[in-house]
Amino acid sequence: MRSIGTNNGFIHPMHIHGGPFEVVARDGETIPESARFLADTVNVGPGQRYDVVWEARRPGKWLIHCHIGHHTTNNNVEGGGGLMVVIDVQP
Ligand SMILES: [Cu+2]
Repeated sequence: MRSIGTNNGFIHPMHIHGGPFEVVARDGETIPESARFLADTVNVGPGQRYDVVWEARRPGKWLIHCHIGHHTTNNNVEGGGGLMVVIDVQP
């Protein structure tokens, strides 16, 4: 997954459920394998790009979402939306 900070005014702490992802590139630069790291959240600021690889560990519906509440509700006009995606992992 690639997160791109396309706006000017926000940092989006992109968070995944179901186990961490591996951060493999930042701002278009591939991170050497020896320097890659596991995380369950990356802060994506204006203009930043993060590439992460997530390997499913078990079946389920796993959320990847911004951890700022109103960013997942389209500024409180939806019950769930905005910066939120469900990854449906089948057995
Ligand atoms: Cu956000």
